[in-house]
Amino acid sequence: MKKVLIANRGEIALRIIRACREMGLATVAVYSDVDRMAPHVLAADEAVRLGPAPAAESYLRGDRIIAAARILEADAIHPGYGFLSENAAFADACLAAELNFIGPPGSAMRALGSKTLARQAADKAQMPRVPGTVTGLASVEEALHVAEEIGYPVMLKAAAGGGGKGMRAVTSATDLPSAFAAASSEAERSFGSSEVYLEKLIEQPRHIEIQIIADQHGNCIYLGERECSVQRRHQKVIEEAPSAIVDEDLRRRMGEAAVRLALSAGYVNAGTVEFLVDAQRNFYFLEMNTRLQVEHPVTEMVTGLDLVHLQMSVAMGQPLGLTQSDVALRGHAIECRIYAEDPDNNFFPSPGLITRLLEPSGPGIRLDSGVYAGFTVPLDYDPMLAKLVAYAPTRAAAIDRMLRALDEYTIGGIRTNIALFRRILLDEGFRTAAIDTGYLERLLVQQQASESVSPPPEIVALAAAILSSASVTASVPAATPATRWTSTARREGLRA
Ligand code: MV4
Repeated sequence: MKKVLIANRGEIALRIIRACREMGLATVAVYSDVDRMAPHVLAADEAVRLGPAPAAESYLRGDRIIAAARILEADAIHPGYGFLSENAAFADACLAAELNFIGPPGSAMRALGSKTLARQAADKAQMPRVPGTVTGLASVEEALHVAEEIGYPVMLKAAAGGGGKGMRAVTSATDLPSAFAAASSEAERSFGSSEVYLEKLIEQPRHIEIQIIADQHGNCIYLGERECSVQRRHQKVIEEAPSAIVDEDLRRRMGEAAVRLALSAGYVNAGTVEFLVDAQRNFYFLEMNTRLQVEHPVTEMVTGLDLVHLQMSVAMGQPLGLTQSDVALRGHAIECRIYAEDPDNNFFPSPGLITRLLEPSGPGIRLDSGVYAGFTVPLDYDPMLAKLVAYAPTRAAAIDRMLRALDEYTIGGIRTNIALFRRILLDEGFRTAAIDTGYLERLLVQQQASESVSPPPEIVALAAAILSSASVTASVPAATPATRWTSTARREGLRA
């Protein structure tokens, strides 16, 4: 392998280009019309235009991407996440074009891509899964029968689904027929398959996932877990490693189960096995993600490994060169996903021109960013701008470090969710790790309610300063900002 085409954009394309540089591999970027000046295009050795802005005419055009790889004589394709990363037909097409697809074989993607097939694979691997069916439901009558057996509440899910689409919680037999019809038709509309199956509903679960990596020689190891419970509308907001509720024994049991599943499905390359974990710390297989994930950096921080290096070396046919006992977890890492969206306006996307950019750095901070000052964030793709990662010896120190880094971060010209993270990281529930998949929604409702009663603390401080002296600036020596709102106010001046 000498030259890698990166079939993606934004921060993940840059992340992969960096790994290629470190490994002495040449890089080819691909781009759509609105990404002609995007950072990944500027960073790569060569770049090829795919087409107009819509993903269906650019980053999803597997035929054009393979043609570009041929013309520029790339010998491998890294798909990143999203776009074509979990498309089995694309993985097969790469192979047919004698291009090394840096990811799992199409066959493993198919075996794990369907939720019902994945549940059958979990059974074969003797992995605990949520009780329910392992095949699609043939009729409402069958659904009623199974639901009676496993007991309400239950959940209807689309076999081809993911991300919460085609999913319905059902609390009683009365509600099942209409929920079945709704889930089936939503599944048909969203995924082109109406196949729906049934699971027992796990209440207030945590979402915890295990990172695995497998080589072509039958070696597979797990690289610990990531706690991903802080989500909003099935969109992860904060991830961390390790999880505060996972001890060595639970980690070993979840990790060994994940490795069994990967090996039994003929999996190669990096993958993630998702689990729901209930209040009694029972874990249940949920699904497998057959790609490098957005949140992979927190695993890299606590293991000291480079997942993209490992992906490329196993894709080249190298043995892993690591055994399970070589993997040690050290310290704590937290990731905040920085989005171009407005938390004060129902998280409405806020793309546009970035006029000013001050980026955090310093001890224990990693910023995987896909933007620069002067870049226009297109409205055509996911509005994630960057991932801010804080690493420290303990969870408490990582939270403090993240708060410090967020204070250093200024993005001007567009709205971002940066301020939301301060609210989460200062919340007692988050600080004591009392989180589940409903945590963030509850916090937002609760903070919205208290907002209308009392003003935010910086306004209280400002009011106090004004009341206690004739001049606000006179009460605070300029050289030593005594309160956070003075330094914040100065940076706010840069936003325009
Ligand atoms: C569940 C569940 C409770 N019980 N399945 C949501 C997305 C999809 N990938 C699986 N999801 C869930 N499946 C059973 N049997 C709760 C969720 C769920 C969830 C899961 C992970 C992360 C965030 C979530 C938010 C709401 C619901």
